[in-house]
Amino acid sequence: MSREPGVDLVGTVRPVALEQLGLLEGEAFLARLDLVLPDLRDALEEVYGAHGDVARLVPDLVADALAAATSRPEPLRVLDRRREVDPSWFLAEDVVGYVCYADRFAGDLRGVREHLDHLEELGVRYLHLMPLLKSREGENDGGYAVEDYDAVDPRLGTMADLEALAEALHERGIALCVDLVLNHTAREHVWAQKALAGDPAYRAFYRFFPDRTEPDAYERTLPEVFPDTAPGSFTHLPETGEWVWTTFHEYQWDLNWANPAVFRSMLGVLLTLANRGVDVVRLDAAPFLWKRVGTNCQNQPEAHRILQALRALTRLAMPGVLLKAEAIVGPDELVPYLGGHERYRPECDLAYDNQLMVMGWSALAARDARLPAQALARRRQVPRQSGWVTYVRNHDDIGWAVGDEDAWAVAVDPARHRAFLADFYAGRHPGSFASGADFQADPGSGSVRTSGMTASLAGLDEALEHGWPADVDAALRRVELLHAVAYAFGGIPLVYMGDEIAMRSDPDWAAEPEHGDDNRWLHRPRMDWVAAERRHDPQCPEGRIFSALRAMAAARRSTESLRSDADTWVVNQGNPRVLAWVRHHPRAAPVLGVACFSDGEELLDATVLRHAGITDPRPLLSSDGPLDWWSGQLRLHPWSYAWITTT
Ligand code: OTU
Repeated sequence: MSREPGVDLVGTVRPVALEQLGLLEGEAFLARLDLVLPDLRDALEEVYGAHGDVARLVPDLVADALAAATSRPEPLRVLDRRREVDPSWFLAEDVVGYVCYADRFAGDLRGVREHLDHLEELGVRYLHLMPLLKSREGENDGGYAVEDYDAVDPRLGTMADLEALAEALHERGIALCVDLVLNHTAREHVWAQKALAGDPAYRAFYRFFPDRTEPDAYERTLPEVFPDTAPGSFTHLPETGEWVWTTFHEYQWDLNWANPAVFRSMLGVLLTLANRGVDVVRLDAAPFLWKRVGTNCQNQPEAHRILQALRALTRLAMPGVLLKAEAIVGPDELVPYLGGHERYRPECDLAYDNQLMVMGWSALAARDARLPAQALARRRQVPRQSGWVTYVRNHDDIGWAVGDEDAWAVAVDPARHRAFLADFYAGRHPGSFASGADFQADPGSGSVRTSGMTASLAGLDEALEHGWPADVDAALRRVELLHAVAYAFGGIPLVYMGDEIAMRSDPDWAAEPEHGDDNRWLHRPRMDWVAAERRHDPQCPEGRIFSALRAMAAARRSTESLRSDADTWVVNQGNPRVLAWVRHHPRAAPVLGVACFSDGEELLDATVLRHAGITDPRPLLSSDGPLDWWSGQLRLHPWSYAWITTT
């Protein structure tokens, strides 16, 4: 059955699908094809319609999906079947994530397999390994400059190692997430090399310009990603005298997604990778796929259409595989990556909740939760079948994405607040407890971003330096507090390697030549396994944080109200230093999250509990044991948190 007269694609595919996949799987494939075809056709028509070859492109792509479905290993098909039955499998209350570089965590992929007990202890059900495909020699942006999508980086192992690791993870019920760098390749990639050699088919894979006319026109409205270390978005090629589009570093050449051959090639890369056992594909730099002069060349409608088409084809070939958008953009631009804008055009399944991350640090520095309450309350709900990943920090810098409108709404000057946060976390602000570093100060826009490990930004370096136990305690409480928000606000909480044992920024990050002058390596240390041995000792920072995170995972597991697809709403209450929110699921008692961003004691009016539907309150988890009542109000200790439910 086709919705387009004259083109009975499903009819044409039917005999092939049944022959290759057998009756049951073949029919399931055809049913999915029926379902995704309208989305696929619409999307491709809008993006590639001008080329006039969409009528040929669609059957080719469907054939690629069928080939991938046919060669999909049986254990992965079993996962697909389970996940089709329970499409919200990844939103369950027991899903906690962990993110690391294979080499920095455990040497290589085999090493990772040997450390899975560490992850299981933390309650991890989702492991994101940072870029692991073969990247260029020398500087490679932490693996985000891929030279060969079909090979694992030899420094990390082989494809067979990756498959074995995926299998070992699946045996333990852990899903594997891997990066797909789809906005650009390394200039050493064979496509780029052929383009350089003049092959017209591959020249059309990138964006070359004979002179500065077009680059100048684009740059009038293009923001800088790395203004300090890689200014401009175009790189001059002495070999040909041309300019090539390079949004990030000069060795990362942007692919030309306006070319349908790029779409088809990257689809092939995605499906092949997923057939190795990857469950979640992180789509790097998703907002940048489409360029339009006069814009910032991010979040263009065509970029969304491309993601929708990739999603449709992935779902068709392997329904258990998820797409995660890496879009670190403002909240209004962000929700559409989850398909929130159009009910019938599903997009990615997961996206990074950058807003929650920034708001946590903002509240911590300002000792004020009004801005987070304002910004988070205003945000649209995401579609129920998709979710966030939530986190305290990630492998990149923290960009101080404070919305102007939200800041003014709580009488805060947005530019001054952004500058304050950068100063505060670099330790420049009087009274700051943090010891981070500036990343990519941009004199043009005035923007300054921040690098540093969670514990260092939360004050642990300072505290250990002068050795006052109260300060050490406060720093650790702040680390716990931010995690308590990330674990309970709604989404899959991600722990970034080292944070679970309060590791501090790596003072030797610059010693490795391939780190160049990229200080994001401050917060990409090598795992300190000696320190990790102290993770069960409650007297030391490692043990404090490790046991707190374990308790959070356990508390999450105990209630469906902390599922990623349970509702979240921010609660208005009188105390400006407290962030309060409710989690609600129809099958469980509500949970009230309370986070106290204050270095003194605070009071919370008990009516908040009643409004949240909590009649007989008890802490599901809290930083300070039983609830502490004081004449009808809840007394909150400095930097405390509680997840309160009803008995
Ligand atoms: C991503 O980040 C990666 O996370 C970075 O580690 C890479 O350097 C980069 O891509 C290039 O591959 O601008 O400052 O909206 O924020 O894609 C980091 C998305 C970045 C961008 C994001 C990018």
